Amino acid sequence: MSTSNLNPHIALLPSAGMGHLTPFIRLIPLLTSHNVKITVITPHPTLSISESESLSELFTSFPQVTRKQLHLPLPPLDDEPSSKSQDPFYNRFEVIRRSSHLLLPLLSSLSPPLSALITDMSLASTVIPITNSLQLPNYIFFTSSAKMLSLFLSFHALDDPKAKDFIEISGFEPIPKSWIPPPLLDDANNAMKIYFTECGKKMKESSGILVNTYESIEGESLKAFNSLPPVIAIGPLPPIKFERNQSLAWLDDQPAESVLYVSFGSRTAISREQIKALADGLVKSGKRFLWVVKDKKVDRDDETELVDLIGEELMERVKEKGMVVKNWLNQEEVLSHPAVGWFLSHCGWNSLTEAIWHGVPMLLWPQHGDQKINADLVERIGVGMWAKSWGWGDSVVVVKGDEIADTVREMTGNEFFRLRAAQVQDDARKAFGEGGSSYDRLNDLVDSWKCSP
Ligand code: UPG
Repeated sequence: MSTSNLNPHIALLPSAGMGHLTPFIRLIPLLTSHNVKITVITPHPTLSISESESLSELFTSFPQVTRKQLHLPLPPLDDEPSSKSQDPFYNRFEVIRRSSHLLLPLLSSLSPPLSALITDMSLASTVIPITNSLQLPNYIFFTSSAKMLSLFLSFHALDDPKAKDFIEISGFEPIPKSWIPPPLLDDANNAMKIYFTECGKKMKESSGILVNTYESIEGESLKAFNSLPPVIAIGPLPPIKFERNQSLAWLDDQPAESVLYVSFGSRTAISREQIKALADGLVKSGKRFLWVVKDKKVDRDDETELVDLIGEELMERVKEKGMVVKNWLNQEEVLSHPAVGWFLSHCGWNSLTEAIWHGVPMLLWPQHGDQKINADLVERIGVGMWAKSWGWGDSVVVVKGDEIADTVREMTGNEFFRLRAAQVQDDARKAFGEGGSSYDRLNDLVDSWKCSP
């Protein structure tokens, strides 16, 4: 006799940084609308202020969602240098991983008993053994593109001595080595590479891998995953509108589709020389712009005044046509504003899918990690132009203002990108709308939980 569970209980375990937290948050209303009971396990304390504020908004807006904290040890990392990365967010992944033993009692104490756990990709290697011991299905949420997932599952291919210019991954188009951040290629002991390789291997034991993507932009990659576990495309996850007192008064005064929005996501700081050159380039482009400046990776450390970063004289020129801020702006609201016409982006996967969702064409300037792989994908679908000669964000070469100005003018003057962005927006919304591919995949997933005992 078959049994059913009409109100499955699912726990979500995000890791560190807004790029990883945001897609988990977006999943919540979709699951609660299917009568799924949700518990969110939040590593505590969070590294950034934006994570802690987003979580407060989440639990205020969804009082039916249960919060459990995973208390992290402080001070965070104490030992072998090999475990430390230069990036505070990767170090935080490691701290959460080392606290995973706390999950066993936490998961077994939840009531009603869990139907499944959904775990961030960066925690797969330590959490899957725990859920295996509890015989609890564990789905991995991969927060980047399906193309990036193909590399993540084959990270060991980076060490293949036969690979000259390309990384070969069976079934997928080869990935140029120049798209891989140099530390991952050059340093066999790179901490991030070691644990991403472990996570990629372990993910194969999960019950399924959820990806915030959809068939019409990544159909080929999605088809190429033909072995277990299933790869389930559930995106692009629509943004959630929280109540905020965000003032976009400056944008409200600008003509329709006249503003270039410039942002490098939640955790990418560019060098001070590059900040000045970017300011110069934006001014020289003659375009209106709204620019969110980040001087430090972690928002709590970002204390320098804007004028000290940009300089008084340049700041005066910037104000003629632009608005520059250092505080967090709700990007989703910015991208949906009628005055925003283009987006200069670092190519974080959430930013790209948000721009697609709102039909905003992009100038692509990948800075690190998965971002060149993402930039290629967006360029191929015709929604953006990748400034390839600008290189990685941490390169010592500063891209000059004049070059930035020329490229901004070239991209914003090309109407093709805007037309194409409108078509791709339409496809994205269809994928997520009733009867769309991602809509169906999510329904099937929830149904499978409801049908299990
Ligand atoms: N955001 C805001 N306001 C800001 C800055 C960011 O709302 O002022 C939001 C933005 O809308 C997005 C998120 O923060 O939802 C940022 O995510 P993303 O665009 O993916 O960039 P990162 O924060 O850099 O994300 C990390 C990696 C990126 C990767 C992503 C998902 O840097 O390369 O694709 O995680 O794995």
